[in-house]
Order: sequence, then structure tokens, then C-alpha cells
Amino acid sequence: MITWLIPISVYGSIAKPIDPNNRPAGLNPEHTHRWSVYVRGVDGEDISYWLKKVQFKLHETYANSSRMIESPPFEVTESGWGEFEVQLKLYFVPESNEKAQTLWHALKLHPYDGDIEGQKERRDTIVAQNYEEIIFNEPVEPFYDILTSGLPPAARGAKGSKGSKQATIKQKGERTAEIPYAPSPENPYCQKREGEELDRLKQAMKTVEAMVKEERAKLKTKEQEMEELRKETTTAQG
Ligand code: SLL
Repeated sequence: MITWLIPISVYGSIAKPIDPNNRPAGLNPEHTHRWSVYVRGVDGEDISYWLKKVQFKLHETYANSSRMIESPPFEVTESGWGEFEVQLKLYFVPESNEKAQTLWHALKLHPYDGDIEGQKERRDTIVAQNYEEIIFNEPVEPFYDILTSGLPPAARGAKGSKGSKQATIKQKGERTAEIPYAPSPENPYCQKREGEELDRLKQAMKTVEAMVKEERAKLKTKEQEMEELRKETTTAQG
């Protein structure tokens, strides 16, 4: 039986044009946007039980362009004038025995679709976000335990343990050789059990898909809220 554990995270960027009439003091005069680039759990889940640290490599025009973030929130906030590819190197907890994995994110400062002119005029927030499924193929046992219990060994049973974190870990199983249809006393591994397991996995996938949908809806609400706030600010200033 091959096991994959697939924790789900979200990475991306959020950028906001700087209001030329309300520039923060001391800001580089060339900078036009404030932005953050991040990796986080779906629905605000703390993913530090499997993700140890993230190295963000910014464009070389930035001072100390390589930023190591060792605890959540795994994000870098900066200001600047240009878009570029951010390299994100994800380091997993030591129990994982896994090598770091590299992702790339195109920092997006400008609107590219919809009412482009309107978005520019309103200085809309630009969000560019992706769901990431990191596939751990046959994770070592300690890491398997961490991923399925949702907590590192040291923190298990400690305060704040929720035990519901595996909701964002997908599991997959696959047969490696022909196995008997029904279980026998000496062999519990069978197609019947496997079928049941696959049904459970399908159910889990559905749950994950529903969560993703919910997350998208929330993002939309957040954007609307920001828009409202922006309107209020404009009214207050005008
Ligand atoms: C471009 N190829 O030309 C890209 C590079 C670089 C963005 C964008 C630097 C901030 C600073 C900054 O915004 N770099 O340190 O002044 O669009």
C-alpha cells in the first residue's frame, strides 16, 4: 500500500497601491505599492506543525533579498514599484526527513482583467493566490503521525490542541499488487477494505473541495469589505 499525505496550503500575494496624497513618511519616493507575499493554511489554519520555515527570495533590488521566516505567519511585507517572481522555499519539520520544496509566485501589483481602469482609479487591492497541494509520498512514520494528528509530537495533548487539523490533509491509497478481495484472519489487506478506504477518501476530497469553495467566498467578502472601507475613507477625506 502506497500512502500519500497531501497537506493543503495557500500561497500568494496581496498588494495595495499607495495613495499619493497620503504617503507614509520615509517611504522610498519610487515605491508605488505596499504588498505582502505569504504561505498559510486554508481558513487561517496554523500549518507550523508540518511547515517549519519559509525562505522568500525577493528581487535583487531589495536589501537583504533573501528573507527567512521561521514562524507563522509565513509572510513578507514590503513596498516597491515593480512586479517580479518571488521564490518560496518551504522547509518542513525535521521529523519529516523531507527536502525543502521550492514554489514560485508572480507578485502581482496591477489589475489585468475586469474593469482595469476602474480598479486603478479606486486603487483596488490586488490578490493573486494559489492553492498548493504538497504531496508526501510514503512519509516516514513520525511525519505520518504529525500530519494525521495535526500536531508535532512535543505539542500533542498540550494546550490548544484541536485535533481537527487533518481536515486539510488529503490522503490517498493505492494497491501495489493484486490483493485478495475479502480479508482473512491472517491478512487484513484486501480490495474490500481498500474500496471502503477509497470511499472515505472520496468523501474527504469532497470536504476539501467544499472548504476551498468556502474560502473563495470568504475572500470575496473580504474584498467587498475592503471596498466598503475604501469608500468610507474616501468619503471621510473628501
Ligand atoms: C520590473 N523585472 O522591471 C521587474 C523588476 C523589481 C521590483 C521589478 C525594488 C524596491 C526597492 C522593487 O520594487 N523592485 O528596493 O527600491 O518590473
